[in-house]
Amino acid sequence: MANSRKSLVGTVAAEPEPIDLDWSSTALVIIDMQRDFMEPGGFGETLGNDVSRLARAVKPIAAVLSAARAMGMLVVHTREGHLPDLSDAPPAKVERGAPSLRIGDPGPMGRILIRGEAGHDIIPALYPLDSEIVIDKPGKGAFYATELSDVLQKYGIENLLVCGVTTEVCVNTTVREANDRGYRCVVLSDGCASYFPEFHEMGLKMIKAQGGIFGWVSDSAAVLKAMASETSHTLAAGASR
Ligand code: C5J
Repeated sequence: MANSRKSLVGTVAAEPEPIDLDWSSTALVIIDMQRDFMEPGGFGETLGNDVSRLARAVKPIAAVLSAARAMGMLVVHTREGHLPDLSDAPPAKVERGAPSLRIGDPGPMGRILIRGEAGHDIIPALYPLDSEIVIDKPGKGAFYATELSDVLQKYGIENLLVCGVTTEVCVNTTVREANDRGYRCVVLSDGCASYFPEFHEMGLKMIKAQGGIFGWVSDSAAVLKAMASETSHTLAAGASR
């Protein structure tokens, strides 16, 4: 028994230092890869952002998602958005700034950042399988007002591979929340993106500074390498999930 557990561990090259991950207690968490943030006409663009800056994260995430599915790793997708009556959208969020369209206004992909609308959905390249978990969140962090803690506890998860958008907003907030709850977070630098390249860089630096104050920073190539060496063992773990 002790041997089979050890065989699930992979060493991921990361900063500030490599980390050993037991794949059976690791989940891939993909933050807010939604049309509202990624495509023209959505929430991100209404705020004045160049949404093309986020496209760079799609291929690295797709590669890790494919490997995670092959291993039977728990995959969690998150979506930021609100109920159609906006009862879960604080006025302070809805009223903020001077967007061209506000949360709940009709846009080219349906009402902006509203659950069930086309813009709220995850982009086709990373679309969840029916078997995967989708967490709908009203805030920036994936733990706030969601069932994520319960889900991770149910599956015995201790480590999170985190990617998605945007690096300094929902990815950072979720990593901070997860860190306070005791999870080891490994953030994929090329699997995250920001409308502001300098915020992307600083967002990653903040995670790995001070000996990894919030977690580790790695990239898709390093994670894929560590996963590849254990695929045959982890397939068996996935089958029993
Ligand atoms: C933002 C997010 N940027 N998913 N949300 O408002 O980062």
